[in-house]
Amino acid sequence: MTAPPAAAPLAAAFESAYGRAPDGVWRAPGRVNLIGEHTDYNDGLVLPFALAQGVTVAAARRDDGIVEARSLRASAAPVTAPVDGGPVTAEGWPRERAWAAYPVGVARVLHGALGTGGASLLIDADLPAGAGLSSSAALECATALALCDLHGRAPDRRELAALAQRAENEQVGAPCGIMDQSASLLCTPGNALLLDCRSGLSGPVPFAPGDAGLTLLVVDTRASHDIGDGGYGRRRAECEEAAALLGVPALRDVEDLAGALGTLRDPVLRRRVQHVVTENHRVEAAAGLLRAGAVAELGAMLNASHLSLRDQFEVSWPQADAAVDAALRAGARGGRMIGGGFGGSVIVLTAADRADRVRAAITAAYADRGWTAPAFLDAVPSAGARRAA
Ligand code: GAF
Repeated sequence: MTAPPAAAPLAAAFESAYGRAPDGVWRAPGRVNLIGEHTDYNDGLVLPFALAQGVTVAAARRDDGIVEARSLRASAAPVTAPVDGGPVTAEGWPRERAWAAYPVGVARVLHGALGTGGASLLIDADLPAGAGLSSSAALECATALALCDLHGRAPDRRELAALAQRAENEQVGAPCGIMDQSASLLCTPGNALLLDCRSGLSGPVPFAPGDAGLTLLVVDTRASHDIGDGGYGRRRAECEEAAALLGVPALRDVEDLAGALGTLRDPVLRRRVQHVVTENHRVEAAAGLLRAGAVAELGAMLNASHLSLRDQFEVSWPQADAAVDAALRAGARGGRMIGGGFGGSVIVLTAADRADRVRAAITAAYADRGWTAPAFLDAVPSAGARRAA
């Protein structure tokens, strides 16, 4: 695992890049969602926690209305853009500038909503991009915190999460929900965050698998995902269509699942509804188990969630199914794909003394199929975004 980029070396790198010291360094984490997948944009419940891994941004205030972004993780040239521009998507940026749409998009949305100005940014990360661990939200949230601090704004974190989500939706053109930005900004160490995506109300739920002799493994399946590639947007549209046909504001509001399934004629929409409604129930049940100290029982919930995402919502991918399957055969308590789907990561809950066996079984399953070897990350429920220096 890469060590988190420390603030001091990033500040020194900033000084060599820009010829001046940064005004500060900000850090925002990626996330793992324990359960509650594709429920956020259906006004439902989610239960993510923040990872120790994330994105770090060294920044200096500018008063010329320009945001300049440089990244130690992208070989591309620096990107310079005005903060009062329109949507980045409308500017037809070439592919090699795509990473900069996140910080520039955030700068534009915050400029419009809060009156913040420009900044010079240097970005580093210890979170793999495309692994479904919310590297985009981490970049948005670290940038957003930096801009607010530099320009003397202090919106509450729920509002900031909504602005970061808006940047991703309107500026980058990715139709994400509110979960990832909320997790990055609101999570606390040792806890998952139970978030009601309709009311915005949230609270910590203790998650300490180690206390129960368990480990939560994160498996990067090395099949990269991109939330803007169409599959995610189609699922959102299907959920909206089903809610409209059922006459409810969102699938969160379906109370009589059997009745709803009887009403819908399209088998695809029936499967989507079945997933969202049952997944919401699983989040409530999972939060109850954690509060009761029954972490081991979470395994069955993870398995049910995975099957639902695979068979009803149809967003799983072969490497995820193989990882879950191999983990269960090696004696893990449960596992599931996480995030938007079509690529990214899997989580596996296992007895700590079985973790090596589970890792080896997943690695062997990939080798048998000739796939790129999976990568494993430590998943420690950690703090939300903060100023690091
Ligand atoms: C992605 C999105 F960004 C989230 O908003 C959420 O919908 C998730 O997929 C699926 O639960 O991470």
